[in-house]
Amino acid sequence: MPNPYRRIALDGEAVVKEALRRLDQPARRAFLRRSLTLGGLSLLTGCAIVDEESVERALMKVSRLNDKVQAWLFDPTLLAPTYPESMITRPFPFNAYYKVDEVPEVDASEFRLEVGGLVADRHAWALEELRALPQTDQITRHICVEGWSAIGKWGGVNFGTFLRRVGADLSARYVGFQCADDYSTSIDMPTALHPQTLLALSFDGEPLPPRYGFPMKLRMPTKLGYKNPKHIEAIFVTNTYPGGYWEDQGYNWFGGS
Ligand SMILES: Nc1nc2c(c(=O)[nH]1)N[C@H]1C(S)=C(S)[C@@H](COP(=O)(O)O)O[C@H]1N2
Ligand SMILES: [Mo]
Repeated sequence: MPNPYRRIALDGEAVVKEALRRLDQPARRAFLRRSLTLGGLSLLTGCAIVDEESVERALMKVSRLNDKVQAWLFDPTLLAPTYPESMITRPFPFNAYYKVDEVPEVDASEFRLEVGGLVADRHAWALEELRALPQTDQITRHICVEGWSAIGKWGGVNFGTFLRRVGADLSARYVGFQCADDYSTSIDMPTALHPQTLLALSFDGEPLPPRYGFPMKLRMPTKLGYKNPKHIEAIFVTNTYPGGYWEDQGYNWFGGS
């Protein structure tokens, strides 16, 4: 059967450039602050702007408008580029909001993945149960907004398969993630169901090492690095905007790459 998905053949540097361009970086927010009049911003966002807090609120709203545009541009049938084994970046970079010696230690035998919100089956999953689901792997490029990108190989469970398995409401707007290190993020349902979105249990053919997110991370080649949560402890399906660690500090929520 022919592959129903079209493939985008983008060169890596172009992908990085495009990702950076789309992101609401602090610098761009600062520029907006200088160039847009308060009246203009009020009109655009429907927020009364009276103090620093309301400026922040209005700027967040601008970023959310941008999310809508991005969601609209997102094509669920487009595949991100994949690469040969020979192009895997070694060593693969580590990144988190703390140093590598503070990576959380998760006990594999005790671990249970919580699943909540708009799902039919709320049972908590042991790692063995997740490993018993059909596994797939892919070699894709991870793009971090700090200005680096790297190619890695992740394996695990197709996330759409997992969501269907737990009887998730696939018409819900968001899937949220809570992590063992107090990190959190959330994604739109179309991205959750994208064929390359993976509940990753392995990296480079080995169980996911602690620094790359043991016991599991959500790997999405269609989204920037900070949207890919490591050390996932709980997954929830919701219609209430969940935000996230960086998103709550002004990073663009959609965070497409
Ligand atoms: N739990 C958790 N997930 C996280 C982060 C984090 O600090 N904590 N950082 C994000 C960012 S900004 C990046 S670039 C990637 C880095 O993943 P890596 O260490 O596998 O390269 O993880 C993302 N997911
Ligand atoms: Mo990142």
